[in-house]
Amino acid sequence: MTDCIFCRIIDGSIPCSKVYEDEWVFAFKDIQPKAEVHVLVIPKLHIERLDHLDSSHAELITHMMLILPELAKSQGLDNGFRTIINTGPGGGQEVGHLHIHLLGGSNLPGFH
Ligand code: D5M
Repeated sequence: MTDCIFCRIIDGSIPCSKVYEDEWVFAFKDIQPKAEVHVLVIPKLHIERLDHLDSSHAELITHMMLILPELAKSQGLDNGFRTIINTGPGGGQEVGHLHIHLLGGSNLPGFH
């Protein structure tokens, strides 16, 4: 069994509030929301962090980017949204599985 919590969310052994899934990508509500809408978008493939990507991941990453606007709309974010990727300890990354924070709605935090 993997000890990656996000891989365990994907395989269903840790529960989550799922908002989207396709062949490559899984998205679910953040357990500690920083805004009215706070969704995490992750690749099903275990990639630890943004700076571990290489050109073999190009199609996957393009796909993740392209689904973000539709995902935002499906969460009611018709007026725009914010995306954040924390990378490594210096970037405040706490979970070692690449994830895009999708944030919006009321209580959107300031940009630090
Ligand atoms: O963000 C990691 C994010 O992951 C943080 O906002 C909490 C969230 N998190 C951690 N565990 C869970 C579970 N089990 N469900 C949903 N959300 C979770 P980072 O960018 O690594 O600081």
